[in-house]
Amino acid sequence: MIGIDRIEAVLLDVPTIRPHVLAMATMRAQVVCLVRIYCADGVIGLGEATTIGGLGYGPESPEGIKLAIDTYFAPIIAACDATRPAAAMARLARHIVGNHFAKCAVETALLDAQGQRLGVPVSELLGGRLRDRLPVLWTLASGETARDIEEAERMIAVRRHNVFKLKIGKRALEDDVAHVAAIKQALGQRASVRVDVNMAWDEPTAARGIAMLADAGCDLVEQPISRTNRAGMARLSASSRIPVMADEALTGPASAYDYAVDAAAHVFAVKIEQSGGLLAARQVQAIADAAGVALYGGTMLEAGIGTIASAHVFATFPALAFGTELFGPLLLTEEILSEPLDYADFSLGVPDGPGLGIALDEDRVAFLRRDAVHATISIPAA
Ligand code: MUC
Ligand code: MG
Repeated sequence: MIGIDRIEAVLLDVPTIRPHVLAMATMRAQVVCLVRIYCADGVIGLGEATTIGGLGYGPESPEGIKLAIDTYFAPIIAACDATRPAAAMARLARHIVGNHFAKCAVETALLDAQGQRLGVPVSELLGGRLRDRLPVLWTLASGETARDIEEAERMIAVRRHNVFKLKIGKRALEDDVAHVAAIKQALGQRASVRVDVNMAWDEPTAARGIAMLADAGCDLVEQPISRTNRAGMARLSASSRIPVMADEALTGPASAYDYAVDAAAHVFAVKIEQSGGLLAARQVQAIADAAGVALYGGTMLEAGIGTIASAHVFATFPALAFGTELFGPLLLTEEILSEPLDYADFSLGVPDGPGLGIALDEDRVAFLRRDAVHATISIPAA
């Protein structure tokens, strides 16, 4: 038994490199809830939770996650054995309903600490990795067609991304389809173009829109309608010429099971936070595999810690037909890791060091803390 001395959750405000325009919110910054678990053997585990657009995307906010961890998770975690992450998570599950994002951050920190302790990467704690690099797409979401095309051309030229996800659903259907068609026309066979509607359409609009998008050369449509309309997703999947992917609807193994039974999507976007943690994300993957549903590694636009936690999980998936969108750190102006992640050749390298295999840049973290006191002058040493 190794005790847990303390769990700490701090908020970091990190600006984005440009406005990120989604159907339900425009992001100008990301709020990172950074979690540290201080174990009695001196090991410190790192975890992270983010949301998108505050409370605009799902039921948790970064501020709420911090409050939940400080108030309700901390006393339970303090009584747990740091060498038994699964037992600690089971105990949390008995006392805390929901709070998937917070649970994911805590589980990440527990697994990071245990991996460091045992000298193995988190992917090995999860059963073992099948790949060392993951394909990574980029989201074009500046809100302007010409700027998106220019951004995509730059990404292709430096071999960073050649698959693009376009955020649509905010404008009239015809305008959105024209935007997608213009980008696909400019990029041609050099890139795959997909869309994410983030639930903005009703079912009749989606039926019309998906057919128009297929004609425009779009390769996949993500969550076109409400997360609650599973029957509608099944009807759209049955009639669509291009794959339909579920995202917001997948809130863990139970919803994945329901979606699989109802054939309500061709592809699952697996997210560790929405799933309720790394182990739950693996359960979603197993359900998809058993049902013949294809897989995609999703993001909540996490910074480096959550991105790498996701990478360790996705590296263990037997099949990952639609790649990943683990580009979160590249959308941020500030790097919170001591070593930037390895993005090259349209892919992300999965670290092979113990635990998550990453370390924080403590100076950047101190600077980005919401509660930081910024000095306006520096006084030279005497
Ligand atoms: C989402 O809905 O998929 C992932 C990539 C991105 O740009 O936004 C997120 C959320
Ligand atoms: Mg999505």
